[in-house]
Amino acid sequence: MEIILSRIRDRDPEQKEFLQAVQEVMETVRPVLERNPEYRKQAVLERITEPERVVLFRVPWMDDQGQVHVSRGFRVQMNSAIGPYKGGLRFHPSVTLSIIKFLAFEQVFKNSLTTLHMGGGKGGSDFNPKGRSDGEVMRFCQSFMAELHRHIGPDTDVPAGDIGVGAREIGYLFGMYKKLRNEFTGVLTGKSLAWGGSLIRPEATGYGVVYFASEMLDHVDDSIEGKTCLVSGSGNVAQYTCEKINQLGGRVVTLSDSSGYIYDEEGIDCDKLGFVKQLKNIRRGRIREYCEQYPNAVYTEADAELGYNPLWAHKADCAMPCATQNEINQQDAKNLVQAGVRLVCEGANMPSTPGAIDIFMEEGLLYGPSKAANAGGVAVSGLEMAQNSMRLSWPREEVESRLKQIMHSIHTTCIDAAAEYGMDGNYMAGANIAGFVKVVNAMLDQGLV
Ligand code: NDP
Ligand code: 2IT
Repeated sequence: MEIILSRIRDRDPEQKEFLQAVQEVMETVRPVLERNPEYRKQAVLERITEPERVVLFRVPWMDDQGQVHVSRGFRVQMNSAIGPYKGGLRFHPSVTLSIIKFLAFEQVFKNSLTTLHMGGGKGGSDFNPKGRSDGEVMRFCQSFMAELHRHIGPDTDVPAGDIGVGAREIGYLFGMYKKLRNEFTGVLTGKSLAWGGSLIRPEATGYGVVYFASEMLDHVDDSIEGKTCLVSGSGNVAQYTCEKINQLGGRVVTLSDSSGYIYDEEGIDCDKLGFVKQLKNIRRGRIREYCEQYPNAVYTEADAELGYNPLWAHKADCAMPCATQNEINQQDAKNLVQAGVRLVCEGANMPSTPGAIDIFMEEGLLYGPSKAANAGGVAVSGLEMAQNSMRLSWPREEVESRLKQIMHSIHTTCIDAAAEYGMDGNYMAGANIAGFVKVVNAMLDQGLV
């Protein structure tokens, strides 16, 4: 296994995030390979870590002043063993091939856990939508789709949103796809309700995170009710994580963006969350403005020099990181333990560094890894695809109850897979093993392709 890992490292030494994601999976599936010599003979690790296809393209666009810019576009089609490629698009200046490959790799296992038939993919661009006008964002999305449309389709690859890609961007992308292909199909998920979107898709990732946390707590005869929670981010996932925690009787005391975080000891209730949604989704403002509206809350500016994020040092019971990868380092993990946190449930993809995960394991925290905990978003995307295929829409209650059922099933799958390999209660091992086995068996059924 070390040989395979070093070969991956030698091939793409600069792809740090991808290597991090691969290493975590490889370490936890080791016992599966030991039990199944056929897997090794068939080189499944080598095959599952190499994308089926990578598309890298130029995205030229013009800003409002007439200046030409060239962004870089990506789509990594990682694995289609169990269904068409499926996964979001991220628009953020930090996007590189390594970031998209790590996200696509994670997506393969996550989608496998959902019980639905979806392969794994991810895409995006280093385009920064922050501060750009609607017109600039539209022209960028149109240029991006002018190339991407050749590589996707409702039975081939179905993108959706991620950081920097929400309802507005999905609208512009869909419009351009429809114009270029002259077909109205479910080629993207996260669409608006009026033209093929699913109820509960906007809520699904955050709601799913809290359902998963509730499952973990229920397993030890506890619940979210009365729990104080630290949530990071203030975008789609953070907002609906906060909403569901409130609905289930918990209290959220923090939210953040890349500039800093707010601490509101009284709790970010439904009304205050309404303000945050308006601030972030409509006005596209900064989280610091929360304190102008609610002066009892305290704003702390982000400070990279500090080496840790003080958000994770507040006294609390649970932590739901919902911003970005590697946002909880080893020191943050120590601070969380010190602050009394007993559960970490990941809304963002790979938000905890390997060192942080070690601390969670050593301290026996309930640790819900992102592949399992945030799978509710893509699961409801899968339900949106099903509704599109049938050309009908399910009511809110039906979609939410399916989401709840899927999160319950993911929890059970993780528990069972971990137990089967003697790692009781280790959700990370359970998620990796269960996701891996299903995809690998499908690959073997389909021969060497
Ligand atoms: P949004 O764009 O809606 O929000 C992202 C939030 O994270 C913003 O508050 C943003 O702050 C903050 N953020 C982004 N990058 C950084 C950074 N480098 N440092 C600090 N803060 C940062 O994205 P989502 O809520 O959709 O995504 C959040 C996370 O959840 C991502 O990891 C994504 O991959 C994951 N996810 C999303 C799903 C979905 O359905 N949308 C599904 C499953 C996982 P700022 O405004 O300053 O950039
Ligand atoms: O990381 C993720 O699972 C997503 N961004 C959602 C993907 C999707 O296809 O809904």
